[in-house]
Amino acid sequence: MKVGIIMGSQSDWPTMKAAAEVLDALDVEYETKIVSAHRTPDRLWDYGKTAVDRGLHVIIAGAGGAAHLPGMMASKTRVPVVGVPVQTKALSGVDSLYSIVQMPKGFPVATMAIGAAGAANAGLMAAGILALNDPELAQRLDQWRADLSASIPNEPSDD
Ligand code: RP5
Repeated sequence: MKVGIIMGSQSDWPTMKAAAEVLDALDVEYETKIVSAHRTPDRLWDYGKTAVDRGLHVIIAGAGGAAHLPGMMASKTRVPVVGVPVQTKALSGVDSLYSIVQMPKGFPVATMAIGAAGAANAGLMAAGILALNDPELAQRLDQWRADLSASIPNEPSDD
């Protein structure tokens, strides 16, 4: 398995599912796990510690509120981490975004937009990284992008 989709809580899954759906559409295998920086720190540590040896190439990490999961994962493994700020009720996900995006120099997280669009883009980012060494996936991703472009009408309509 080259892609891991991890999230801080079951409540993040409706958002993170958008990453899984994109990977399904591109025929990319992935695993999904609940790994919480605060509630299951040992699970986070183990996941990060074994990520390279297990052959992970990209980790998509989504969390909301005090969203420390992506950053802590980036501190534990050199596998690229793509962070997804989950939209929160209290602060609309700006809290999640700020928690994920302001990493100190040395431990980057590629931070996506807040919510499902960000999760879908995280899936596309992961696919793009894998496609660098997988010509068949590259072809599928090119086709996916061309299909999306072709679906955009030239002019607006009232329908
Ligand atoms: C974070 O706290 C999770 O990523 C989630 O977005 C948020 C709330 O979690 P629950 O209280 O819904 O489990 O750790």
